[in-house]
Amino acid sequence: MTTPIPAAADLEALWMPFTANRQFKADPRLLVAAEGMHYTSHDGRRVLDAVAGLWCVNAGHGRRRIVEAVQRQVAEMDYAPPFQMGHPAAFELAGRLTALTQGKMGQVFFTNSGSESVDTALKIAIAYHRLRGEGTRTRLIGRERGYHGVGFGGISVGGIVSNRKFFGPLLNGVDHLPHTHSLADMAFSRGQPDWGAHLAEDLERLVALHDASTIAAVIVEPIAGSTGVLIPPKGYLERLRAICDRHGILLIFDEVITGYGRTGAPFAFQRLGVTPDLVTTAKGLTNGTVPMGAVLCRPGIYETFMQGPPAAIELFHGYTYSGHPLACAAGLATLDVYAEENLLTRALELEDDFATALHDLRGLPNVVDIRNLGLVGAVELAPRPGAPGARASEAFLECYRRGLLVRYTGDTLAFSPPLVISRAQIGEIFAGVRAVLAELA
Ligand code: PXG
Repeated sequence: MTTPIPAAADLEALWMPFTANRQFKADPRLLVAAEGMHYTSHDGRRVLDAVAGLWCVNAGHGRRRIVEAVQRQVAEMDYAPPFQMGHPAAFELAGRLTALTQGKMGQVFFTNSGSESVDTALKIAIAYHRLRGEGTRTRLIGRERGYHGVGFGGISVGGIVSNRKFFGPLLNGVDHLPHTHSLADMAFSRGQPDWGAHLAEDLERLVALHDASTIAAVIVEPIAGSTGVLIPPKGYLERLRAICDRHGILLIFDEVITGYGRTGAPFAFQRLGVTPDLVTTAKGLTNGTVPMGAVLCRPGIYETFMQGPPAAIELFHGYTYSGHPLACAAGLATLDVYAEENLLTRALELEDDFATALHDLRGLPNVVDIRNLGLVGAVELAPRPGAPGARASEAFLECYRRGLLVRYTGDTLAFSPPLVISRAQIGEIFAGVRAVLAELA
């Protein structure tokens, strides 16, 4: 069955996010239904979802349990104010999330997106130091090629030039670590690259330059997703952690993509064995069903705020929709599905087969690197001379034409399928990509 596309004029009213609007509207790709591992396109085709929507639908699409939980909640109580009031599901979900960390995280602050989680974590970090009598610690350290959403905080600590250059001076008092990617030193590494741990030492250089007494926090993605799936070199995150400890700097892991089972543990910090002070999450928290984000805080951070008169607000921050009842219902049902189907560790079981199928693409024309960890992977293509991004963009369109939804950024194709994927479907994804790359000029 096909669903009609709105007439061309009707496409004009929507300003699409992070989209080539004119190209899209000239040849629209609309999705009209989703079930399990597949979307249905407006022209009635089944499309295999190799990116979990946009790195978020970790349990697959249309999960009845989640859908029904949201339906029940909206009928029972549509909304409850989160300031000076509460509702039971928000407390329950916070407790379920800290339990997933086995006590490594003590409290949860709810937001509505990854961008808001990042802003929240940065603000908590700065306020935390102030409350401890170290109010000069306001500087934030991000990383080149980092993606932390699109708020002014997130683009300031982020390191993707197109996301920054249009928007003025951004936050001041920000500096950046070098990114960890080097084709010459780590191309085709399976899992964590052996090269690159020394790049963490650049944080010592920034401490020497600015002085630790001015630095509040360092924020990095354990795996940089949006910028093309950059896997942390062995030992790199450990060194960042040690340098932060040495200088009293908070370490924030942005796990908006890596959270909720993507790497074979509830959070990547558990898989990688390095515990940050704050963890920003979103996406897989509700299986993408209802917008929601969450910031997880290590024990001691919340306690630092619990001073002053008991009737005084301790943190002047929050959102109208923090802990929205529908989002909490979706989150609780999502965690139930993850637990019942062991999805938060399933990426570990599939990682080897996924990596083998992915790395089998080595040798195809223009493939200059392949990277993977857990159920996330990427194929980097050589850019066409004078037309960076064009090759991956064409590959994306051709994959979609053949019934496969992938993601591209720059000249890198990224894969992060729902964790419910079968081994046969892993084969299907990479057979499709192989066919496309084999023919791509
Ligand atoms: N941090 C990280 C690490 C992310 O990956 C955000 C923050 C922002 O989340 P929100 O919910 O505000 O979008 C993200 C989002 C891509 C892509 O193509 C990635 C994201 C969003 C859209 C596209 O790689 N990640």
